Amino acid sequence: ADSRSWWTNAVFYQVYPRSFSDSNGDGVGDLGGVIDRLGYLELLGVDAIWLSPVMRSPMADHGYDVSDPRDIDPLFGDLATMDTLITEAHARGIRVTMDLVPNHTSDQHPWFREALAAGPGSRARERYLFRDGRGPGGTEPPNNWPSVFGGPAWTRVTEPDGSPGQWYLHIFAAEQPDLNWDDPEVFDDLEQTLRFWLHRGVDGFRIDVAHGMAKPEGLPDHHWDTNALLRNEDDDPRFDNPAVHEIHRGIRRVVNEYPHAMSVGEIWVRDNARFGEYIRPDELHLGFNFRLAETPFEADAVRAAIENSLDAVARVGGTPTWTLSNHDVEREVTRYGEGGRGTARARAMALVELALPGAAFVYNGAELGLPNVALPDTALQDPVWERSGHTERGRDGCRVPLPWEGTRPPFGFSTEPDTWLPIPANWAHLTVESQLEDVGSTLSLYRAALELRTTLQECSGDEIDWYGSPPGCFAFRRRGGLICVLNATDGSIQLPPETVVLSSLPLADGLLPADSAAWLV
Ligand code: TEU
Repeated sequence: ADSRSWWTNAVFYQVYPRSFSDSNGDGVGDLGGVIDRLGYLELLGVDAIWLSPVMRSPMADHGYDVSDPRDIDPLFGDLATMDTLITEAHARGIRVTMDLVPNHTSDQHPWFREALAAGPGSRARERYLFRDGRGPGGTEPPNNWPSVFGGPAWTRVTEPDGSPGQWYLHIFAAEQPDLNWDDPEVFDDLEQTLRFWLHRGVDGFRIDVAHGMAKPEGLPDHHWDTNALLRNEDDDPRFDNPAVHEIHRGIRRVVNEYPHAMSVGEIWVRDNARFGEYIRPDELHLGFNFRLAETPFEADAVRAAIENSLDAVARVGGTPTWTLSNHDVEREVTRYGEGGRGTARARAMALVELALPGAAFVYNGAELGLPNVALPDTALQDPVWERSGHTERGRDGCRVPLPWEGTRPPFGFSTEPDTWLPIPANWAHLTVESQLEDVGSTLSLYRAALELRTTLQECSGDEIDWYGSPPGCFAFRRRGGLICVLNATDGSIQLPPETVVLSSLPLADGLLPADSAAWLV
């Protein structure tokens, strides 16, 4: 494929469909809501959207538990709504990518129901990872793997004759049984799904848990570092098994038949050499490198994260792919320190992200500077909360619906005041409406940055050079001209002599204030 295809420097906007905009008044966002707001996305200036899963799902993990990958869940609309979204987005020059969840299905998927009914030793059980338990009576799980969401990664089933039976593997919630990727039918079905959506005009896919799928031979016990249980560390038998690459090559062969289409993988792999393998020319087009999203607001650490990420992709001639947040992590405003300081830093990091070569992903609400929300226990819905025995609060705090207009919840998100997660009453100053009118708002900063990113394309080469800079600061230059300066110190700093075209905070006497960044040409 052409190395300068549309995605190589695109800005993708992640729509978390439940939380973006509600068109039918049930308090949950939907595809009609996305269609209604396409004008906003055009005004914002993004090149593409990535829709978190909208396929049929019992919603045990808000759509990451798919019961029919080739249909739209009625909560979000139907296939006709999806077709309309694709057509209308394309008419505005916005590409549409969808989330695919190949590591597991819902426990309500017909395959899993069939597997339960058919019993041990059946053909239907081979599509998943059923095993007999250990110990007398098979009462112990087949191995010692934990689920990412807490508790064991195994659940015991009751056999059709009513007896306690086999166990099945689920790396995530019990409602998300892992597929057996050694079974060829599993790939055949994914191929059908890829073609189904590509034929409808979808421009690509985000592949969920792209470092999952393949499991090690014999599903062996592991000597767990208990501190790392809930993180996806590199030494973890549940992830990054070598056989996964053949699966990605298979996916790529199909996607390559559609020249406009791309894929981006969720790859929680820290080792650069191993990460790079996923984005070799015959595997994924792009891979999220989460280093930037995990790094504190410190110039040296951010620079190291950038250099590290560039190194990982350079090894294989891949495209850098940046993200500051998504629906699984704390929002950056809160991560960087909350309040005015957190907001200032998130704005600075947005300019850093958008100045870098490669593709950039913006999680819905980041452009509004939304903070994470400390929700009351009674509002929490993430399966992590239940499964962890109420020790982990889960990810709902970054999934609160977007505020669009007006002065009171639900701020135009819905006509229903009782939204699926409550919107804080003090978000009136964060609405799209109020921020569009304010040239100093975070939304205005994002709009200006996205517009400049396009017009400055010719001063934005793929290579970057670092300047010498005082402690707590950095500056890099895209070969071609664009300079980005970050000031992570407590005081103002002098800028290089070039012309400032954008800054995340107003300059004071020509100086760049603390906790801010600037672009110069
Ligand atoms: O996430 C996979 C993953 O490994 C983590 O991001 C995980 O969600 C987090 O550590 C838990 O606290 C993907 C999706 O992005 C996530 O929303 C899904 O829940 C998960 O897969 C299962 O499909």
